[in-house]
Amino acid sequence: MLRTFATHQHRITESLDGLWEFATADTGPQPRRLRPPGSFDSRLHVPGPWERRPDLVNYRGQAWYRRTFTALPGFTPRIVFGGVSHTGTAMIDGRVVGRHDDAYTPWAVHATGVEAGEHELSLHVDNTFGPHAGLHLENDYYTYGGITRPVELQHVPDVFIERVAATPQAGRGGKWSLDLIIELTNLSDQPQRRGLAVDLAGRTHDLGGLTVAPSTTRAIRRSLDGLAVRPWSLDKPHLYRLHTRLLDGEAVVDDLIDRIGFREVAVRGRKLLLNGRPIRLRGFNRHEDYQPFGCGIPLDAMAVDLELIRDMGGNFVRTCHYPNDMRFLDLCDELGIAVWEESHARQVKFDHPRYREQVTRSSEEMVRWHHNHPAILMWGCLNECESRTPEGAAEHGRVLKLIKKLDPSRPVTYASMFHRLDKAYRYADIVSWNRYIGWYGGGIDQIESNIRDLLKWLHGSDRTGGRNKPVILSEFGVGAIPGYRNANRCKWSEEYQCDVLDESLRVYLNHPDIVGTAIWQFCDVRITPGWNWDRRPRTMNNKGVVDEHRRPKLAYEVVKRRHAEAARRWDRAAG
Ligand code: ADA
Repeated sequence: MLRTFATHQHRITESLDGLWEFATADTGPQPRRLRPPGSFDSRLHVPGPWERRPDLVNYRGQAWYRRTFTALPGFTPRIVFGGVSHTGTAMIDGRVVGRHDDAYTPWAVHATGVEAGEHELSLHVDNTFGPHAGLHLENDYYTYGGITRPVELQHVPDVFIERVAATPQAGRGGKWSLDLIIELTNLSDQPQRRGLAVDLAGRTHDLGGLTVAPSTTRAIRRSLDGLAVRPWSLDKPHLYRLHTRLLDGEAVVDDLIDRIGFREVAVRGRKLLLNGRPIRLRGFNRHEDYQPFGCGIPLDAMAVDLELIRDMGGNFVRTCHYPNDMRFLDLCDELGIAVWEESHARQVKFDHPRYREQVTRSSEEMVRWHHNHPAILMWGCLNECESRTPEGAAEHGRVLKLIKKLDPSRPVTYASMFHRLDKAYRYADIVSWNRYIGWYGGGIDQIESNIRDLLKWLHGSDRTGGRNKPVILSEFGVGAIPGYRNANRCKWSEEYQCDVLDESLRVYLNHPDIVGTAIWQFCDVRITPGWNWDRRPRTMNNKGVVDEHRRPKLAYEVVKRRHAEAARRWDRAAG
């Protein structure tokens, strides 16, 4: 399943997860004309990266997947891919029905005009680097290959509900309103009139009727007011089922179920507010990488990650450096774990021929698909990209404004490594810094003075662009080889990681102008061999507090203690 709950009660859906036929293809550039192979030499499970197969653990190339499905009379087959890594081309009966760049956002294809009965679905997947990939490059995380997230077949009528975006707003007297944007797609060649109704919190709201022109998608806005509901918060993450039904006369012809939480996020001065009250976030950067699953992390393992994060007293996850699996976001909604979700980019080059279109699409699709998750408190982008130059700052402004336009209800930020040289803070609602004092420079004893001086600079003038904005320490940490203990507490030892994280958390969790901390990083992850491998023992990024199998390092208990101290102190301060 794409989510942790059923998203349809009326629409007929079926999971396409399971064994698909599989065959590797070329490792060179994609051929101009894609043609599925005549024969397939094996089967591979979907979802999951092909690296799960030992002989493909380092395979960077192209491959084909194939399976059949059955189309139903009177419906159009719509296939939703939760994520394909990293470039996918979908075919039905040998006809291209869609393609998608980038591994980390869902995409949907449909095939109008197919007869009822059995059809062939084949998918070409390419995880190579090069001029076709502006965001996937040799990097400090691994780009896996394959159909790495769940796939769902849906049977949709001529007019179906494409999307429902719900934005809650606090009203007077503890009542809430809900702004809805409902998108209807008409696949037919005739205008079609339909009615809409929404079931929420025990009430049915009739939204009236509308006509959708042929072969178009139409968005309508409606608002539900005076809702007596319980708010969503980190401590009490109350969720509500939002069931939108499409009517033809009295008959329900389609529907869409999502889950929402009534909460508001805002920035006021140097504070981050949730439902009007200042909050402070403490947590981790988490890559989607968990051995032996690779990036194809099953739901039970996602739940383990969140239990470990909660056990360490975390209430916050940054989805470095890309949009995450919707099931993980569902779990964060259910558990009250705050999320900074960011569109895909880590130190990408703005002059790559495909960068601009792909980062734009990653940002648009992230917001479109993940808008309703109450746990997502902020949107991020462009991790450690060029923000020192006027051109680089302008690009940050373009992407941040794009995200803000798509969703004005959440603050936006980006993680900067350029600190006093950064020229883009003015476009962000929250200033976020990646600081590695004690690892890439400086000593443990400089952590406190370093951040004190930097904050003094930031708030010392309007010219910084970040004056009186909240600050998040979006990355800090050190490498520790799992199991490497050394009484001299040298670099790469677990003891040294304890020392740096202990001091970093003591300082950052205590500073009133720092509203959030995200340790780099939750777990050790694979990197691509061509990237700074000489500084990455095991060809891994070893800065995890747990290793790639979630075995805790010594620092686990240090983090747990510091988070617990902070939680007690913040609770006392909040009264
Ligand atoms: C950067 C980057 C991370 C990771 C980290 C490190 O801050 O944002 O992705 O590479 O450095 O481990 O050095």
